[in-house]
Amino acid sequence: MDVKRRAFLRLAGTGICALPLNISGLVYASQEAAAKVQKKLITLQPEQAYWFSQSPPTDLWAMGQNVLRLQQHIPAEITVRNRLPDASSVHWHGMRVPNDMDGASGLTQQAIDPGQAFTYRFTPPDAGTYWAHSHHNTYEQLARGLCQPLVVEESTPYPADHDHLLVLDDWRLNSTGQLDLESLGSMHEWSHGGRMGNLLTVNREITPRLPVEAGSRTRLRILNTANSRIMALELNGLQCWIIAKDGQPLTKPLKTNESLTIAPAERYDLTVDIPTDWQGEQPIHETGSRTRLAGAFWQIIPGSKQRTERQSPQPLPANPVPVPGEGKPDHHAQLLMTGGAMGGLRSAIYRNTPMSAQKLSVNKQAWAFNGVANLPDKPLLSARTGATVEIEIVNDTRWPHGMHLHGHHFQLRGSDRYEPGMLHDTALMERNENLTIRFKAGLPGKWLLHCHMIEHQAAGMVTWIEVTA
Ligand SMILES: [Cu+2]
Repeated sequence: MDVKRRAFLRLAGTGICALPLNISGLVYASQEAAAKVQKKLITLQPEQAYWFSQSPPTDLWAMGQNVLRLQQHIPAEITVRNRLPDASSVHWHGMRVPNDMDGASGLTQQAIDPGQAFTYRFTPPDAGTYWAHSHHNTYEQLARGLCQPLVVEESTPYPADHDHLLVLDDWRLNSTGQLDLESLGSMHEWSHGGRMGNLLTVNREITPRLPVEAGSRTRLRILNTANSRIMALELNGLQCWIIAKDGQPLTKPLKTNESLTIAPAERYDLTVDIPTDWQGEQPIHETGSRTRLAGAFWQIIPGSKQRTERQSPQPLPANPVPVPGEGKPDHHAQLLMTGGAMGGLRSAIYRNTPMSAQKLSVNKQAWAFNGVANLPDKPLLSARTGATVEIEIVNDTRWPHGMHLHGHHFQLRGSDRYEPGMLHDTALMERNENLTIRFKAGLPGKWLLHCHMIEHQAAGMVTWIEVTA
């Protein structure tokens, strides 16, 4: 039997698809380009993945290309055509875009109907690693594959020999190798850890190879696009520095040689130095669950050898993200998370109606923020652009959550997991952990704050803040 087939039947599939890029091949913004508009076309459409040589291809939904590349500070017009049977919308995760371009269907725009198109217009203010994904029936559309990495290129090339993407995803397949669509919407999963797949891919491939020279330095952009699985990568034997989190550069690269935990929707940019004595193929292991899987392989280019002595990498150029200072915030709110399995949620308000846990379950709700399941009519808080906001998030549940704030980057207080001063658009909190996010209110509009274990969002873990001019 084909090796890949066997791996799948063990339900321990692993794959990584890599999008190798030589840095010299990148195109950077020029003076002439500054006056131009970067026009892109994204087609939401069915796609097939050829993962198993002895099975028919797997039917997915896709956004028509492997990676979307934009240039910082240059206006973009991205037309999204919907050639799917269902309505959809596109959210530019981590990008500071005007509110009506944020893609949150039902809050900032109407979903794009089948056969229709919508043009998103914004100028990327920040370089870095982001992603675009459906924000309509997200639990289903993300499980079907409706997302893609988004790279906003710095106007000055970052010095590295290679620039590789590692887009981690897991897929729930049935015994015929097709997406297991019957299990979508399982309340058991929605009230526990969310939907977990049984096949790991990287860049939508199974164990891809990342070509590098021995002794070379690679910029590695890591994204977790899974619905709910917390991933972890082993970086043993490598000299690594974190140079950006969620697209935002660290002021000083942070050396790390431990396993890197990446919650759904989080991103890390690393520089990785390949040892000079490596040859052949070296695995990159994913260790987020009980199984240790080789997700991808470094493929050492035969006979190659680059520099042997490496300095610490230089930081990426800073983005113009407003950073909250110290001192008393202009606004403070508390967000109490309750519910989920073993959480003892007895009642909550859903669509302005108090409901028992049983009635909530009938409405596919299992979690609450401040006693309200799903999107409330009123915002958690209202702040003027430029005001400093603090939200204290109290995780009174038995489950980890990955909290995402649209349109902003925040700093964290009270978390041992992250380096102080890092900026995030998504942050992981463990069970019974509290943390405080702190940020400057950005562009006017309605900005979602939700759990990015996307089944948790669907089952209640979502609210919003209002920013006024
Ligand atoms: Cu959650």
